[in-house]
Amino acid sequence: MRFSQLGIVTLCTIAAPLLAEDHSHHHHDHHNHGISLHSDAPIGVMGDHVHGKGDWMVSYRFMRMSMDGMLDGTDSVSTSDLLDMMGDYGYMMVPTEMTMDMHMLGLMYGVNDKLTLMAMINYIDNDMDMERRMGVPLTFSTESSGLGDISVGALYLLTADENKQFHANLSLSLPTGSIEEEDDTPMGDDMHLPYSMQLGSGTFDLKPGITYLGAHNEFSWGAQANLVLRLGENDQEYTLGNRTQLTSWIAYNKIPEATVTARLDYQDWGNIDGEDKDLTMMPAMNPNADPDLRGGSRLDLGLGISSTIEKHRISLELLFPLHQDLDGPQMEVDMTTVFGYQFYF
Ligand SMILES: [Cu+2]
Repeated sequence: MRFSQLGIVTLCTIAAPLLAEDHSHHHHDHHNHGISLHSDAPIGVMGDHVHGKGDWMVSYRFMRMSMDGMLDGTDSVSTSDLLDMMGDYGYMMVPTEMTMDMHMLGLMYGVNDKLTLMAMINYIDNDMDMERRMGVPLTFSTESSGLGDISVGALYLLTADENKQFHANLSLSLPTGSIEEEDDTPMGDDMHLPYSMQLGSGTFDLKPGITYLGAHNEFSWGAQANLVLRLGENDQEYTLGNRTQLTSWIAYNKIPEATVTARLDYQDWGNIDGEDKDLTMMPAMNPNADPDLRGGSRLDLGLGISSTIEKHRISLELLFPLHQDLDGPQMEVDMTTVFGYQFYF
């Protein structure tokens, strides 16, 4: 795992609210159960709150990640430079744009005031535009869609009082998403698609984490650290890189019927170990099929708004990259949009 300076900056951002003294009493919200603290976390944060005994929640999230162009390290590289036979890269084909849509259906249940169980099922829809050095047509697109990796897990409340709370997160991701997606391309029909177009990791993944929540008058805040640890090798003979996520946010809830949030999100992910057995001829031609050009890190600024009416919460969060450093050439993220609906019963 790599820890760049960005990671340290984000760690400090997370540590600052932990060190802040807080003597005020947080107003209790209508869906605050038991002794746990109400959370106003942005919708892009998963597992931000525990539930009281016997309480259920259903959630639907839609996430769109838009990628445009390629980065090598922190530098943009143009399509023509990547395809230039006399240049530094000399690829035959490169991705130009990609859209990843994810529909996530989640269920949470409070077994007691300490233990909350949760499950999440995803449907993924990927679209990638490619450009070739030569041939007719020069540009083409590939598509993949279907069930992603199902995750099941639990949250456990460690400590809580009226203005701060810690809980542990632990999920297991099951390899239900396909890693054998194919599509027709100008090179042939039913071609095996590169890593980022596959729908799952192909491995069981362990996802431990820890969440802190704090509150003071009309402000609340939180921080979460998450890991994704890949267990073993998948049937295509590779293992996706492990992932570290550090995120921290602040929420302001004095506006009638709405809460606004700001968040910093740092993610760092490794390269692929091994190589997809159906892509071994591809890395010299297409950077997107190279297992050594998959790692990187990104710091995002997230701006969100949510509104809670009785037992319904509707939220939107937009995330904009402040910094990206990719083992590239690799696709650059332009923006991430998360919309969510949560229903408590
Ligand atoms: Cu919930």
